Amino acid sequence: VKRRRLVFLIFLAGWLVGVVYYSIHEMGGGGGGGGGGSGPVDDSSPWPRLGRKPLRKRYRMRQGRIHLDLDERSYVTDKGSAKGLAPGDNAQSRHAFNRTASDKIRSDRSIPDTRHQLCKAALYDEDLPATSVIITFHNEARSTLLRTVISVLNRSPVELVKEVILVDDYSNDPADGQLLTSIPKVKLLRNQRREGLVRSRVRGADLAKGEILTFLDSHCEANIDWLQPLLQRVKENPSAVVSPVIDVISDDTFQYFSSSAELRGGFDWSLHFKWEPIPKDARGKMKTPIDAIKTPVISGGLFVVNKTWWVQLGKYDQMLDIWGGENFEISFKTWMCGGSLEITPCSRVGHVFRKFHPYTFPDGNAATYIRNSRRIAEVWMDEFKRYYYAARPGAKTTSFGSIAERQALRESLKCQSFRWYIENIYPELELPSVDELASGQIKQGELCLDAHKKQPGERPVVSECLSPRDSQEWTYNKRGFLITYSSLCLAVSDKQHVIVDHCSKEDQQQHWHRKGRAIIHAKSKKCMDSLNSATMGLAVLDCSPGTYTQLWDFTLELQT
Ligand code: UD2
Ligand code: MN
Repeated sequence: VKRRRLVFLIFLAGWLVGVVYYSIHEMGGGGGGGGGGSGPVDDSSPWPRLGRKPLRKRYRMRQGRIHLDLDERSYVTDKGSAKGLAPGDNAQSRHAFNRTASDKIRSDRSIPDTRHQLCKAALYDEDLPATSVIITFHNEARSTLLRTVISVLNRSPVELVKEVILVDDYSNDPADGQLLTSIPKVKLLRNQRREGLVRSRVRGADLAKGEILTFLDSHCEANIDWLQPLLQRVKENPSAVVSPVIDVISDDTFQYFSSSAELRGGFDWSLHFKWEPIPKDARGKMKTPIDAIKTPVISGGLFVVNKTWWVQLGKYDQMLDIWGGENFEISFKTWMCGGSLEITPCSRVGHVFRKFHPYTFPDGNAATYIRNSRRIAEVWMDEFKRYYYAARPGAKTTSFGSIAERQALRESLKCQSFRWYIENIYPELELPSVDELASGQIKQGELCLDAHKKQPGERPVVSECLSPRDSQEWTYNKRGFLITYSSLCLAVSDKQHVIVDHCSKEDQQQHWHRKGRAIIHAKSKKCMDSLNSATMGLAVLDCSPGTYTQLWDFTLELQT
């Protein structure tokens, strides 16, 4: 019995020593102080201090400088390549940033650690899943592209980056990407034609071996310990799609600036992305300033997602072209189909924000963006798409291809409605007071009401329906006005002819109401009729229900 007791005591003593050693080690471990309480916590912070006990172990950093088998100077300044900067060449217009400044900066320059103090003591699981980093580019400057790759490799724990997949979206010079494949872990795909960033990213993701996908733009710089917080979140919550805080790299000097970590993504009804302050309510619920920030949308370029979830969510809509809209698609469907979107304040990645697109859009910039956005509105926004059309009337006549496959996806994922999204995820988004009741073309069979002269006094005609054609665009509003694209109002002249005129609330001749498919002139109680349109244009005639020449249809009824 005595011996047993002795063995037990020795065991107990050993255990105690172990515990004491372990806690001292944990508290003192690594620079930057322990996880709150024991370390230098910013005292001016309005936030409560973190609990004393660290939840996890400090991630062991085995990150290091990668060995470059590439002569950086000659890669960046290669005069022979299409990317070489000939004397007098305008770098600013070619890249929409000051490439001369960028070329002077090494790929492994140091940048300020812009994280909150608390991040320096944050702890992460030691068995985080590894990621494939996917970077698509089209005619990127070599210096920025290289810095993106090198910063990722240098500032990530080695075992957490499975590979860096570059997707060259048909850049002029194939060597831009080709030369980078001598860097460890770097793989290259090159498109045989211009695909745009959406199909390029999908291609890269399809190839990825990592359990987790990390997307970056081709002019980024990953900051210290940027990767662990992102991977930690998706490990904990595999349906979370997570972005870093995006710091600003000046498009002129290439200086690295800290961004506020108190912003999240939002948008207006024209589907224009914007940064906005985190609402008070949500801030109130955050226990520390480094809690993950829920965001209604992500800006789009920099995010981490579990590959299985990405595939389940239908990747991206691959009919989105070149640039734009895909951030709304991934955002809406992530929230609506059971996931969440977050920004992790402890992850920081710099990005060169540009003032214009330095590349071409084969179908035109505005047309492409509107087409992309319209696909998103049609698939995901339900009856709320009317607000999008009210904000972007031109979109109503933009063709957008088939969305059947995307609608089937939404159906099969059993996603929530857009109303649910607005009410639960983005209640701050205000519904505009739309007073339009109907809009689009006013059709009679195959013909459309057309006011192509766009001048007061003009007599509109019915002519072949063409789309897009702004002289065939009308809106009908709650106040009874029928308004052209050029903001003139449909009216009736003294001779009972239908004309367009400057809109005037007082003008009784401009008021119309609808009964079934008839459009009735309020003052005369007569119906708009195309009977003699070939000879005299449109007129108002006695209403005769069901008469073909008095039947009109709007392409878009906005009443819900
Ligand atoms: C933002 C996103 C961007 C994307 C876009 C909406 C950030 C920081 N950036 O615009 O990632 O979500 O919104 O679509 O959130 N590229 C191609 N092929 C093309 C055009 C572009 O590969 O035809 C590449 C380009 O080289 C870059 C990336 O796609 O690496 C994004 O393009 P961008 O930098 O012009 O977009 P940005 O930052 O203005
Ligand atoms: Mn970018």
